[in-house]
Amino acid sequence: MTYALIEQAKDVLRHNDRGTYTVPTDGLYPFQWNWDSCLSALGLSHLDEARAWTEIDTLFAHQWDDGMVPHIIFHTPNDSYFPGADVWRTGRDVPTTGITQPPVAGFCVKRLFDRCQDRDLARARARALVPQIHAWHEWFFRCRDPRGTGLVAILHPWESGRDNSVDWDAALDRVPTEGVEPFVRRDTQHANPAHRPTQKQYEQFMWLVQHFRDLGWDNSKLHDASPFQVVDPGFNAILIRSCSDLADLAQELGETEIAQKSRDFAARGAAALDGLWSAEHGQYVCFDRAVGELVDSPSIGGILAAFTDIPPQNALAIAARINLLAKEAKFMVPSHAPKAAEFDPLRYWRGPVWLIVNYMIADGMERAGQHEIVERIVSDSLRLIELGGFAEYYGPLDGEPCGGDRFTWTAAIVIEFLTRQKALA
Ligand code: 9WN
Repeated sequence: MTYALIEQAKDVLRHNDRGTYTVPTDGLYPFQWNWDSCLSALGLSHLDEARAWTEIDTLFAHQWDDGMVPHIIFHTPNDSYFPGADVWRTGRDVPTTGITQPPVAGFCVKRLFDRCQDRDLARARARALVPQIHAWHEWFFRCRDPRGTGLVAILHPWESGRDNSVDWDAALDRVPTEGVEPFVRRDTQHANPAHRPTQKQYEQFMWLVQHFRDLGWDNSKLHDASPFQVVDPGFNAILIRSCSDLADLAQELGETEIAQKSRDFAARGAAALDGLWSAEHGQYVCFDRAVGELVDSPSIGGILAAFTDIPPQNALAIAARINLLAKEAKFMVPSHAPKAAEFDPLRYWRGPVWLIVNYMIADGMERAGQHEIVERIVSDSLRLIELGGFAEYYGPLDGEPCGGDRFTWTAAIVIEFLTRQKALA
């Protein structure tokens, strides 16, 4: 069973391989996405280590001069996705979007390095990537934390990777829709519209894109000019973990200055993350920087925060929180609390389970010694695959597979989980 599933997952990766990068899935997402690629590289490394490194190299070949790594690289023209390169108009030779995505690269590169078979290859590839990843981290703290709080803000829901999360509802209320150029969505032609973000949300997403485009994609202006500035605990935990992993890797490669700066970023971030703890919810919550208020929304972002090292009592509380959620839903971990009024079991990031998020939560819980929760998350994830195949995401109440199928990062995470299980057996 395990062997057959791993082979099926590898087939999905091969199917979505475009030579030097993978697409998340045919049709719905025909380009290279930032965090998809980095997490998918973990799966690719089980097929071909050199190919896994190339996946991340390709992404970083499109890093901007200021250090930002874009959320989509439009390698080849394809009009099956909206908004395409003609909308973003960022002026790059190979077009990209003008916003970023969760910075998982530092974590992924360290993981590839730690378990590589080909040491020389890994040293050479990591040596080239470390300064590039560090430049991205510096960009975050310079451009997305201009007042030096230790935590960065996202300026667009797409940056979070959790596009229509309940977490953004209040902040999006301040984003107008007047003046948005008419557009035709493509996502609703590939996936069930009832499972996707709403039309109003798309108009708000596009208002932000137009606003940033009018500012010439100048990252020294975007933060203060954005009506949407949200500090997401999950996003920041990814950044902190990546800084800390990059510090260890840089140290090992003799890059002591990068190691020291990365350690400082991680320490400042970890201290500031404490301010997002909600005793009421037993998890972290977002902070709406534009109005200076915590967001009262028990979503998965505040659980994903456990991906980085958090105080032991908080890790314990998060394990208890997941146990509580397990009484409300069949499959862990739902992207929003099932008992909350806004929970929507099949609508994208407002309830469904995503395997990449499960992977990162499980990894953090493992480091915190919460092994029972890890087993629960891993076995629920594998059950979802057995029932519904390699979908984009799944309903937490009945396991319904949703969104795109033959999904790259889902397959990559299945290989990771099954390989872990084989090693433990
Ligand atoms: C916008 C590719 C991406 C993921 C995101 C997921 C979804 C895009 C969209 O697909 O977002 O970036 O058009 O819906 O929310 O996490 O990276 O798989």
